[in-house]
Amino acid sequence: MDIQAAEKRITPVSGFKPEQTWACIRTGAGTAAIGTIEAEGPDALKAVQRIFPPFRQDAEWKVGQILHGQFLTDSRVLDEGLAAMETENRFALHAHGNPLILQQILKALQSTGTRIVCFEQMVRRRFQSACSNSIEAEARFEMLRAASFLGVRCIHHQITGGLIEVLRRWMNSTDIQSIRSEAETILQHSRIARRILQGVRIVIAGPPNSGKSTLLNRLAGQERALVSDIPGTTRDWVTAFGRLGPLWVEWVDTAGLDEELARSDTLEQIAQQRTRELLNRCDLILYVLDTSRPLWTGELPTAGPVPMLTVLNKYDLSKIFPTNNRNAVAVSALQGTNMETLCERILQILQVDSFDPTRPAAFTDRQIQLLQKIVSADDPDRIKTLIQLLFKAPQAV
Ligand SMILES: Nc1nc2c(ncn2[C@@H]2O[C@H](COP(=O)(O)OP(=O)(O)OP(=O)(O)O)[C@@H](O)[C@H]2O)c(=O)[nH]1
Ligand SMILES: [Mg+2]
Repeated sequence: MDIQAAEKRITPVSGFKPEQTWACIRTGAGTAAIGTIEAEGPDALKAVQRIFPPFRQDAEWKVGQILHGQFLTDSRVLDEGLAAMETENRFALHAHGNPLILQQILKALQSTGTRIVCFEQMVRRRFQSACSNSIEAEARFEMLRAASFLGVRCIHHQITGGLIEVLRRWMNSTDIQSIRSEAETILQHSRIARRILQGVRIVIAGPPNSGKSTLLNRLAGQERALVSDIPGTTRDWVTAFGRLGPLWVEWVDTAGLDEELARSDTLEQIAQQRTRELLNRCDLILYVLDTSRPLWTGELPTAGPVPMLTVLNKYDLSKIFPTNNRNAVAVSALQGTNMETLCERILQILQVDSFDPTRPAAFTDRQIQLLQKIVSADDPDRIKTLIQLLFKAPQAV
């Protein structure tokens, strides 16, 4: 067998029609004890029969039947496993969960003319045919991807009450003014919900040597970034993922900001540029200052469009403690002092500390765009149409 060819991943195609036979990996990526492939369509039985001969000669393919046999690729045995006939034209193929084995089974199915699609397409399609309205179909799909359990609860509430209840009420209302203002409130809440559903990016920035990398390692709970007392240690940014309360966080450590380096014509200039770009592409900036240095004057940087929290680091050396400044927290990243206060402030600034998952929230781009149109629409008929579009029967992808 050509090992390199065997290890090459198959690229799923996008879009498929109901009359086509298709297959996808149903289980999660990565190594597992068992991996499952789903095959569905008018020719699914023929395709499965070609790649999976059951051990028993007299085995019959019947709905509800699970057969024990072997997966073949190029007439060679690849693995032993089970094939379940779930409906007339849908099969679940259970093999050992090495992703390389699953890829080979997909290739074998592809050689029978089966289209290989990605998991998302398959579930989206299934939910669309099982649900009576788009919000429910989107909710069932997004619940699979929510980055936190609070996010799963939030989406679940949108179909048991929340957004669906609001839309039903709107459909029977003629009070356009209150529909628009309620839509505005939902959009505001949705911005916070999005953080809980998708996670946030928090960028750690500040002058060189202020302790940014030490803080990243402390917050992420792992030694991700190199720490040294030489200014300019971090050049390219370093990321680490972790949990903070109900949030999934991407922590990003950056190169120390330095006006002179930014003007220089060196590699450092690129590092400076990258840091500045990142400052606009995040949910929060932690601006880290070294309070033990005489250069630090006690003035905090002014905030831009992205919320910023100043971290007065190396508190163990300076003992400065600004008790009444809500925009600054004194910590010792090295010793781990006052980290709880820092984490609490982060959750407060991102407004997720008191998040109520039962309140109506939009949780897809489609819903958000339609709500924005409702807010800016003047014509009552147009508003009614937009509400109906939000609620409409799901369409196949
Ligand atoms: N005493 C004390 N030292 C600290 C603290 N935080 C960091 N340091 C030290 O400060 C030095 C610089 O720390 P780094 O985390 O590498 O600083 P940085 O901001 O990432 O530096 P650059 O990547 O060069 O911009 C190291 O020697 C750290 O051990 C702190 O809270 N207290
Ligand atoms: Mg660093």
